Amino acid sequence: MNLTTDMTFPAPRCLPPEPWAASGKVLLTGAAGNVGRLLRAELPRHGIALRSASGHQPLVPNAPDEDVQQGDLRDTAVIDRLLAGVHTVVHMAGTSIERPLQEIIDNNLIALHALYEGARRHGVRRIVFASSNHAFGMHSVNSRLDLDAPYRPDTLYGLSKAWGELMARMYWDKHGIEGIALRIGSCEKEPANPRHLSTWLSHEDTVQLVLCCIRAPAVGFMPVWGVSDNARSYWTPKAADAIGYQPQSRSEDHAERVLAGPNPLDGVARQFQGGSFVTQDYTPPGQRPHD
Ligand code: 15L
Repeated sequence: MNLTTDMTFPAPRCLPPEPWAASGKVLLTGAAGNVGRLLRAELPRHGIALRSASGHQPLVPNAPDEDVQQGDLRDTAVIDRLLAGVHTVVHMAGTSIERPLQEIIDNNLIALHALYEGARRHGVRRIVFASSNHAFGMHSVNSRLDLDAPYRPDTLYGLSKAWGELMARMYWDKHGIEGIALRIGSCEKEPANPRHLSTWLSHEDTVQLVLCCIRAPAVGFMPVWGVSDNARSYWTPKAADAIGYQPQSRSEDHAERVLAGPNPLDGVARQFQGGSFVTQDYTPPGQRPHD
């Protein structure tokens, strides 16, 4: 992935950092992943004191004083090391595609639970959770979803993200740890196919959105669609405003090029928002019990 190194966008409208944010760090998990690499490079440029953590792949420090760590989030000792002195977690770690159930359970359920329990022990104030559009992937491409749309996961992966959102909800309700569930669309440098005209989240907007999630005052629990300013978006822009996010990228600016190219999706993958994820382990009409 090419990372833009000179990102500029209007200063997020969210309020200046809270006094408590002046000391302590933001923990970024999944820092070796696609979105994590982008955030690891960009957040410190916007004044965020970052600790970046990876699971399997050790991170080579970009600077002598860069705080980089490694470890399995299911391990309590690792969690305690990662969360020491942290006020906010940006949780990008986990399995990000469809995989066998056990892997999803280990990485997206058990590790997330361990992180939340660690957050309780360490007095972490907020967790920004990388949810996904695939928790809603079985909605029709003709629907425009509000934030309270019912979960309609398209995969076990999407199902695990619905569980993660509800975990964030529960830890706010029961333990007062604030949570933002970022329902990330397609975080790409540029839209590459027709589906991306609806789902694209540009790199610039990703960075701005996460900054807003870190800085916004008093969010309680809140889901937010992680999407750029796309005319063909499947999702309403509501809530983005509440945290001061003002997307700057428009997929429509790329529409001519994208629509002149091939569409990798066909059949059922074109009918549902989740695209190709929908077709994985899919029972077609005619082969279903009630057909
Ligand atoms: C996701 O949740 C995946 O992690 C990413 O690989 C993309 O497939 C993205 O959704 C998408 O829907 O484009």
